[in-house]
Amino acid sequence: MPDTIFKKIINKEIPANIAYEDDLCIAFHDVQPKAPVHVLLIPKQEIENVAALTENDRDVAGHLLVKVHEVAELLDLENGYRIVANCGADGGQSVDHLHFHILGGRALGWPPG
Ligand code: IU
Repeated sequence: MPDTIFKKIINKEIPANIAYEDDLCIAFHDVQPKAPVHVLLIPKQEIENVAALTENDRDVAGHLLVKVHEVAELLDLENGYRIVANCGADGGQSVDHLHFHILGGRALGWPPG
């Protein structure tokens, strides 16, 4: 299977505006932002989406959730933010590599479309 675009970002084969990176994850600004601040937080491990997570992924899944608010703090989202994980076709997932959208910088509407 060919690498996803996110795998290429992890491997630094294509550029991205990186907001945070450590051994397990990387956060970069979305190329088509849906809010004034829109960052994608992804594991470096190839996991398709939330539905593909298994017990073996506990550490990386926990790490990602803990990093959400650290990345939000780096991005000065002190008024709040939203995290979104689109999963599968009906969820609107377009890249098959687990990612949390971190959206903020304005009051966000609810419910989503
Ligand atoms: P989705 O939940 O799978 O739809 O989110 C994928 C996101 O990846 C979407 O917001 C795109 O704008 C974003 N993106 C990106 O930041 N850089 C890219 O090269 C590509 C998609 I392709």
